[in-house]
Amino acid sequence: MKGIVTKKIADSFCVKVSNDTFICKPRGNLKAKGIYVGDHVEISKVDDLYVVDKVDQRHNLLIRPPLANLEQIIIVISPVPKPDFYILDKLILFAYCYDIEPIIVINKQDISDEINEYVIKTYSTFVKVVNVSAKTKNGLEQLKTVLKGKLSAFAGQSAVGKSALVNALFGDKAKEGELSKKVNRGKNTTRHCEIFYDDDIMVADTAGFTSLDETLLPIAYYELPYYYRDYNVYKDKCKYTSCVHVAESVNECKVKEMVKAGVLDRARYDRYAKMYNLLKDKWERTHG
Ligand SMILES: Nc1nc2c(ncn2[C@@H]2O[C@H](COP(=O)(O)OP(=O)(O)O)[C@@H](O)[C@H]2O)c(=O)[nH]1
Ligand SMILES: [Mg+2]
Ligand SMILES: [Zn+2]
Repeated sequence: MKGIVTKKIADSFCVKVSNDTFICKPRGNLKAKGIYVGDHVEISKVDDLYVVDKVDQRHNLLIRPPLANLEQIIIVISPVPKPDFYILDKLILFAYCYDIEPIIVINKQDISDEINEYVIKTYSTFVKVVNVSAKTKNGLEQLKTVLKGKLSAFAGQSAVGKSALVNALFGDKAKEGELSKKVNRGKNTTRHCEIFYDDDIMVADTAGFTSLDETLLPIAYYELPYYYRDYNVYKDKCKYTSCVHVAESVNECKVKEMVKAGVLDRARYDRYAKMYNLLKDKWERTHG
């Protein structure tokens, strides 16, 4: 049978096969250490036990939190606390670095829709944007449609409503998970990660994405422009093929020209340049 590892307990694994869960041990030649939550595995029954026979090739593997085959990062923002768009940009970049699709969820629509216009104008040409309220449950069905059939994780600043959304999606199941996490924490120092699921929705419960340090980004500074999909549509019109859209002049750089013309958002561009310079400084410190 084929399944997905949803939880690791010591050297045993919970493996979801459709809507059943099997507790499995790795087969003799496999090491428990080499199997991650999110892994797609082949399992079979040996005597009265289930064993993991094989781990499929991974699409990606995150180390902190340890999680395999993440497909979507649901970046939650809200009118309160005020969005830190630098964190949002970093999360989008992080997602693209690992070939994960970022989705922006604007929560707390019951309080205000004041940030919607900016977010839609700046991001919706390349990222899907969903408006919800965890409180009134408005938009929850649309969010469920986005989550269907893919392994997702919630990310974003503290207090934007990530836990409230997970609770709205999973109800008591999520609360049980929170509880087991607290119980485990005392004796187990490795960061816990577990996949909640309900029908076709799978969400990795992880606290790992809240504060993303630039040093965690697995790229060199000169690769940064490649990950800006909104800039890539113009890069063929820059004078130099290696244009990074920072040091070049407005006459040479189509991205800069589009910022000047107001087609591309100035503030996102400034955040881009800040990120570029930070990555460059780091690169020069370690390679210079
Ligand atoms: N008005 C309103 N409050 C919300 C909504 N979602 C979450 N909250 C509140 O925002 C606070 C932070 O929510 P929480 O889920 O703990 O945020 P997290 O830190 O991202 O997990 C709590 O007081 C929630 O009750 C919402 O859609 N509307
Ligand atoms: Mg929370
Ligand atoms: Zn350019």
